[in-house]
Amino acid sequence: MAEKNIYGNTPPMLGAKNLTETDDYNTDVLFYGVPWEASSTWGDYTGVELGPKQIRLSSERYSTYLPELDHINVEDHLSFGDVGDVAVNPHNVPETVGIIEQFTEKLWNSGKFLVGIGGDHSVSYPIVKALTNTGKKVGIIHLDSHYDNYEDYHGDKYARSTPFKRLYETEGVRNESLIHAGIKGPRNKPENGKAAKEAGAVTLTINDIREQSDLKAYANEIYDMAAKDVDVVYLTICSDVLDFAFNPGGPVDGNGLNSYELLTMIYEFGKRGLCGMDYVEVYPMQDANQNSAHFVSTAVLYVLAGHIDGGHHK
Ligand SMILES: [Mn+2]
Repeated sequence: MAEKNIYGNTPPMLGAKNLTETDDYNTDVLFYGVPWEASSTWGDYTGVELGPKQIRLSSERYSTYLPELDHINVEDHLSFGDVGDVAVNPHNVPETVGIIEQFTEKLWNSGKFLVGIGGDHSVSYPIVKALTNTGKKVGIIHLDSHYDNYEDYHGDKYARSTPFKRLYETEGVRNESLIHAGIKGPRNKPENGKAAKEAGAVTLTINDIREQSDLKAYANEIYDMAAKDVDVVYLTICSDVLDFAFNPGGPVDGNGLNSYELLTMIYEFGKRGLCGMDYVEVYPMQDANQNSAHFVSTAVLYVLAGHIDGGHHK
């Protein structure tokens, strides 16, 4: 059981130890929230900054036991800590990007497995930038319907639709090991596919995934691409890589993965040795039953189960 709440009635993620008032990060896994919504790209689709709070509240429903994965109980192998939320400044976007970078660089320096809870997708840029600041060359598996690689959004270079452009420009990211997977649909524009290609990043569309006969083997191929000539591989999941049928609290995108497909893939990635992950774009106000927030707990546990089964825990 959690020792005390993170704030208000909000418990630490998945019963984690509360590490909000210490710099002694003495658990195997560190959860943190980024309660951030920058520029809105769809006016009435908002509230993603409530994600960390709702995802933690929903996580209270769960143990860490997954009977379908050979009865693994994740917390028998890995200890959990929750360091709380990044203190964002809603009035200053560039300052907040710097705050997220500083906050996560400190966490990366601990060498622990980091799990970031968003927040909109813009947060992945400073998180990965911080990882490169530690001297690591980084490959990225980016699961999403969308490239999120615009140059800017009405002048904002740190909007939710731009983080991968910023990461293309980041020296410590190997663009050829940046895998955009699950890409689909007309919310993308031709300039997005072009920008990915010009940067040297890899695009795997939803059909590339779905036309595979062996999803587990394909997940391992994706990991191989992301791991080539880098030190570490980072996983970032936009909730809308799932079909809207499985993601009522995410952006409205159909023709996506189902829950089983996503979980199967990220378990395989975890097995191969990810250094950390984030899960972003959960909009609690759009989701009457918080299905999308609830699902984050399961997704995180699958990655961690993979981490254990791949022998990556100490
Ligand atoms: Mn998306």
